[in-house]
Amino acid sequence: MAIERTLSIIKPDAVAKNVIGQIYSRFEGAGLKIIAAKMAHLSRGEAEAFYAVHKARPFFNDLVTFMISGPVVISVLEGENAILKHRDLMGATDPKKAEKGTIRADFADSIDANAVHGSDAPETAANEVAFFFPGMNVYSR
Ligand code: RTP
Ligand code: MG
Repeated sequence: MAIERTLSIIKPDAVAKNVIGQIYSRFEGAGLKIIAAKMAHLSRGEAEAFYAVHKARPFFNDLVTFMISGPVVISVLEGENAILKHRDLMGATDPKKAEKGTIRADFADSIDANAVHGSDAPETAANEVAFFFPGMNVYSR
């Protein structure tokens, strides 16, 4: 199994709920290492650029407005099969459909305020890591 890197964002709703540590514990418990991390309050321009793939979708404006509603925690996770492992920990996009015990089932309130973001494929993971950590100031060990 390949060692991968993936981008995680703890969204404004989860930061406001004070569950950063609980979410990090789930990553660590699943064998994912946090190899880069920062807190940021994104500008509208940054959020629009990050979610540019969704520009034509009807939910784009709501998504961007939500993502800039408060600070977020942006991390790079590294581990075996990290991209899929992280998506499994997150659960389905809509928390009502997310499996019991997943981050979204436990901490998310709605499809908009859904607690976490995770890269969905190797190419998007590489792009998203480079977007937030240009020059790869990560601390793999
Ligand atoms: P994310 O990118 O945030 O990890 O979420 P995801 O892959 O599970 O879902 P994606 O399809 O990439 O959508 C990005 C975010 O847009 C919001 N969304 N709203 N109202 C809707 O139908 C709808 N669909 C998506 C969600 O907040 C989703 O996380
Ligand atoms: Mg997505």
